[in-house]
Amino acid sequence: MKTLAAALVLFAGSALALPDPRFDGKAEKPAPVAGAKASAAAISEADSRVWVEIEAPGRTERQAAVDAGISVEEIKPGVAAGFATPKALARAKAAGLKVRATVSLRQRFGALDFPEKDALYHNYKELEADMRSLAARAPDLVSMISIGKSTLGRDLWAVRLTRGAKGTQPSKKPGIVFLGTHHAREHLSTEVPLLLAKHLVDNSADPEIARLLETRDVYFIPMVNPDGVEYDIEGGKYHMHRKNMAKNGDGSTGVDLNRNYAWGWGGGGASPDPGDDTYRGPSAFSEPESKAVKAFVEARPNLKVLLSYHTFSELILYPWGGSNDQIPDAKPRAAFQAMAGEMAKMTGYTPEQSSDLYIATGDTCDWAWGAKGIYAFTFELTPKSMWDGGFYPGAGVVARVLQANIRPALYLIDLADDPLRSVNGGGAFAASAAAKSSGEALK
Ligand code: 0X9
Ligand code: ZN
Repeated sequence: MKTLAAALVLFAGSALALPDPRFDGKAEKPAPVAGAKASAAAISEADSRVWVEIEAPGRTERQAAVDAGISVEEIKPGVAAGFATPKALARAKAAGLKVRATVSLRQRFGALDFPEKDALYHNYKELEADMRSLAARAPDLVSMISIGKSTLGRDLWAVRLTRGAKGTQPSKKPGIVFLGTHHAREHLSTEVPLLLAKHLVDNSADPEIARLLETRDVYFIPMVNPDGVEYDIEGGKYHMHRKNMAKNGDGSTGVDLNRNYAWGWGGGGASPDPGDDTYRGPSAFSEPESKAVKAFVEARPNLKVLLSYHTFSELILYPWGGSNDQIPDAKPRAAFQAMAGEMAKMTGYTPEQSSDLYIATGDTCDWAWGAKGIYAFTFELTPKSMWDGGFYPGAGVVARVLQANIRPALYLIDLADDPLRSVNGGGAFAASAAAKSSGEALK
C-alpha cells in the first residue's frame, strides 16, 4: 500500500528549479506533511482530469495555461501546475505550451487508502448546527440568517455579530463580510470564518472586541458552496471538486463560482467550456450562490470591506484580478496596498495584486470593488503548496491557521469605518500597533 507521502516524493522528482523572483525555492520541496493522510481522494473512473505541470518561465505562459482552461493551483519556479480536462490539456498544447508532466487524478490519488475522518472539519449539517448554537449562546450579539438557497436547495447561512441589531434589520454601522468555500475542496476556508465568529463571541468581554461588536456590523458566510462541499466529501472521501453542482447542458457538472460575478465576466482566465474546473457559467450571476451573495451585498449598503477565503498558497490578493491594470485612483490603491502589507506582516502570507497570480475574470473581489466600492480581499490560506497537503492539509493545521487569521480579521473589522485610515500604518490592530496593550492581548 502506497502512502501519499511516498507518492509525493515520487511525483516531486519532476519539480524544476528555474529562477522565478516570486519564490525562495522552499515551496517546491516535498516536506514531511502533517496533513498527508488527509490528502487521499476518491476519484471516480469517469473523472478524466489530470494534474499537469506546464513549463512556465514567466507570466505569459502561466496566463496561457489559465486561458486554456487549466485551473492553475500552484506556481513553482518555471512551472505552473494544476488540474486539466483532456480538452483543456489539448488546448494548452495547441497554444504552444510545453507539458512537463501529467498524472491522472486516479493515478495520483485514486489508489490511496482513505485517511481517518477529518472530524474537526465541518460538513454542512455540522456547520449549520454550530452556527445555530452560536446564535443561541449569545442572542444579544449573534443572529443567524439564510441569504438564499443553493442550486440543490440548501440554505446559505450567515451569522451576524453586532450589538443592537438582529437578523435582517438594517444598520448604519460600518459593515464587513467574511466569505468561505466558494470552491468546494477548499475546506479550510469554511473553518476560518466559522472559528473567527466563535472567537469573537468567546472573547466578547475583551474591551477591544466589545468595541468592535458595538460599533461594527460583522457577517460571516462560511460556506457559499454547500452543494459542492457535500459532494466533495461524499462517501467519506474527497473528490477534488471545485465548482458548484449545477447541471450543465453538455452533461458536465458545475460552475466556478469565482468566475461567475459580473465584473469583466466572460473575459480572460475564465473558461467557456462547461467541463473545465474554471467554467464561468452561461451568464454573469447565473448561479443561485453568487446571486445570493450579490443580493446580500446589495441589501446592505453599510458593507465597506469583504474578505473571501480560499486555499491554498498563503497569499493576500487585492483587485484587479481581471486585468493587469492597477486601481487607477491613488488613494484607494494605497489603502489596498497598505492593508495587504499589514496583514502580510501578521500572517507571513505574500501580498500582491490578484492578476500578478494570473488574470481571471468574474471573481468576487473585482465585482465587490468595481461594482460596489467595497474593499475586497482574497486570502489563499495554508498550506503553501501541494506538497504540504494542498487542499487537504488535515485537521492538524486548523488551530494554527485560525490563530494566524485572528489579527487580520480584527484589523479589517476596525478599518471598516474608513479603510483609508490604513495608509501610513493606521488602524488599531496594525502590525505597527502591536505594542499596544490591547493588541498584545489579542495575539
Ligand atoms: O482562481 C481562483 O479563483 C483563486 N485561486 S484558487 O486556487 N482558490 O482557485 C484566486 C483568485 C484570484 N483572483 C484573480 N486572479 N482574478
Ligand atoms: Zn478557491
